[in-house]
Amino acid sequence: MAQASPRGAVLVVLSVSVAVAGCVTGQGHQAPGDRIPEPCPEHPSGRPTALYDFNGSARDLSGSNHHGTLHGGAYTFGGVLDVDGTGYMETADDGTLSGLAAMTASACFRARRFNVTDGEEGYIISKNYEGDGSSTTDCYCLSVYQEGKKVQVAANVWARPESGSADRAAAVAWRQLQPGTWYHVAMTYDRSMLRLYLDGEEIALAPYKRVLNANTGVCLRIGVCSGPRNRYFDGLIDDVMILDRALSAEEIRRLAGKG
Ligand SMILES: [Ca+2]
Repeated sequence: MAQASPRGAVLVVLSVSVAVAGCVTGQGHQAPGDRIPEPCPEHPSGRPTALYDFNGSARDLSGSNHHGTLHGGAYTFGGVLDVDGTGYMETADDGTLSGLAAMTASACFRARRFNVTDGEEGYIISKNYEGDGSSTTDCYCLSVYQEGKKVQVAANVWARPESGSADRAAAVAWRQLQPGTWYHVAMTYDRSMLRLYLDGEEIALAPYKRVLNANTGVCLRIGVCSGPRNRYFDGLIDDVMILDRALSAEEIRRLAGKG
C-alpha cells in the first residue's frame, strides 16, 4: 500500500460539545509525537457511552465518566494510545457498557505487529473475559490476527447461553493489512445483524437477534482481552468509541473519514 506523506494539522470547528474524532486511514499516518490530524468529519447523533481521543490522557470525553486507567506500560503520546504488547487501557463497566440491545464500537489502529503471542488474536476493543466455558462474562470485542500474509479482522458478540455452550456471533474477514498503516475498524449490532467495517466499508456480517450479555464484573479494555489470556495488541490505537445504538453504513463511512 502506498505510503502518503504525513498530513498537517486540520483545523475543524465543531458545533457540538462532544467531538467524535474520525481518523485518516489507509495512509501513512503520523508517528507518535507528530500532530494528529483530527478531521472529525461528522458527529453521529446520540451521545457515546465512552469516547477516547487519547489527546494527552485516557479521559472519557462522552460525559459518562468511563475514564481509562493505563496499565503495563501503556501511555498516551502524540494524541494516540501506545500499547506495546504488554500494556492496555481499562475502565470499569457501570452497567452501561454491556447488556446492550444495539451498539457500535469503533477505533483506529496502527499495528507494529499483528500477533504478539502465537495463536492469539490482538484485541483492540474488548468487553470479553474469555475465561469461562459458557461465556456469561463475554459481551463483545474487536480483534486482529495474522496468518500468513493475511490478517483476520473480527467482531464477536455474546448473549447469555440458552444451553450449556457459548451463544455467540462472529463477523470475520481476511485482509492484507500492513504494519505501520492506520486503519479504521468498527462493529455495529442492532439485534438483527452484526456488521464489521474496515475503513468505512462493510467487510463481514452475521445474523444475530439476542440482547448481548450484561456483566459489570468485566472491565472494558483497549489493547488486550478483558480476561487473563495473552491477547495483546502491539501498536497505536486512537479514537475509540462505544455507542448504544448501531450506526448506519453511511454514518460509519463518515466516522472513518470516507464520507
Ligand atoms: Ca487522538
